[in-house]
Parts: sequence; structure tokens; C-alpha cells
Amino acid sequence: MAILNILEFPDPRLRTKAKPVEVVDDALRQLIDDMFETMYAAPGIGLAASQVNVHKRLVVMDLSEDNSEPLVFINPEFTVLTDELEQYQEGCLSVPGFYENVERPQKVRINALDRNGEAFELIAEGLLAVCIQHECDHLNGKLFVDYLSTLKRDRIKKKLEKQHRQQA
Ligand code: QAP
Ligand code: CO
Repeated sequence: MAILNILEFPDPRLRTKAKPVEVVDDALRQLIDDMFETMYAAPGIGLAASQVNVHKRLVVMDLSEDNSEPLVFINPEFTVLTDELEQYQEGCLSVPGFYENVERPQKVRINALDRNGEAFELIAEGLLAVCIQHECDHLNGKLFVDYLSTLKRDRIKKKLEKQHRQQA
């Protein structure tokens, strides 16, 4: 197992569109395990492969309090099931320290493969619906800050760039 480096906004590599996973093999399962270790260590509730600079369509998530409900989504797709939107204060491991309200469809159907390459489907509302949409955005090179005003996004960008300079 290994803790992977998480890319931070405004790193241009976060804008890469991820490619579909072709085979679910032991190498992919190793990456999945490393992504869980990285997410739990952060700690976070969701992580897309894009965030660790692996541009494959893969997401890990655990919405439980005690890291007891690991969820794996390979080649995830979602379909919006309602016109209703819900606002949620989102954060992101790639935008550390910033939380802002984002509006998204309240109910979605998710289709994906599990860690054995088996197809599954689930209906998501609440935090699961928010999280899968947030993570699917990552696979398409999109970040939650893209939903904010230019002013808010630029402020966040400047603060993170300053932090990155001070770390260097
Ligand atoms: C995405 O985000 C998400 O700023 C997952 O300093 C978040 O795990 C979906 C984190 C909210 C829906 C709602 C963020 C950790 C973790 C930070 C995360 C931070 C440390 C974010
Ligand atoms: Co994120």
C-alpha cells in the first residue's frame, strides 16, 4: 500500500479527461487500494484517480463515519432522475481548506463496474448523489470551483498558489 500525491488546484493536470478502464486486473486493484489509503489518510470521503494524476475513469468513496463502507466505481456513468436541484457545501482534497455551496441534481442513477469488473447500478440521493457527481466531474477535468463566480474562484486560486510557493 502507498499514500499517493494529490494534485491541487490550479494544477493543469487536473483538467485532463480520463480514459475508460479496459481491464479490471490486479494492477488496477492495487491502485484502488492505494487510493483508499490516500483518501482515508487525508481524511476524505471521495477521491477520483485524476486527483492522483492517473487519468483512468476510477473513483473511490466512503461516506461512513468509521471507514467501513468502501465504494469503488469503475467507468461510472450517471443519469439525472429529477429536475430538483439541491445545494450542498462541497469541499475537495484538491482544493484544501475551501468549502462552497454548489447546486446539483438531487437524484441520480449510477452505473459502474465494481472491483471485480462486475456491472452494478444504484439510485443515489443526498450525499452519495452529490459525491458521485463531484467525482465524475473530476474524470472530465472539472472541479467544484468551476461552478463558483470568477471572483471566488480567482481568490481561491491566488491563495492556493501562494501556499504552493511557500511550500516550495
Ligand atoms: C468530495 O471531498 C465531496 O478542504 C470529496 O482541507 C465533498 O473528501 C463531495 C477534504 C463534499 C461532496 C461533498 C477537504 C479534506 C476532503 C479539505 C473530500 C481538506 C481536507 C474532501
Ligand atoms: Co474533489
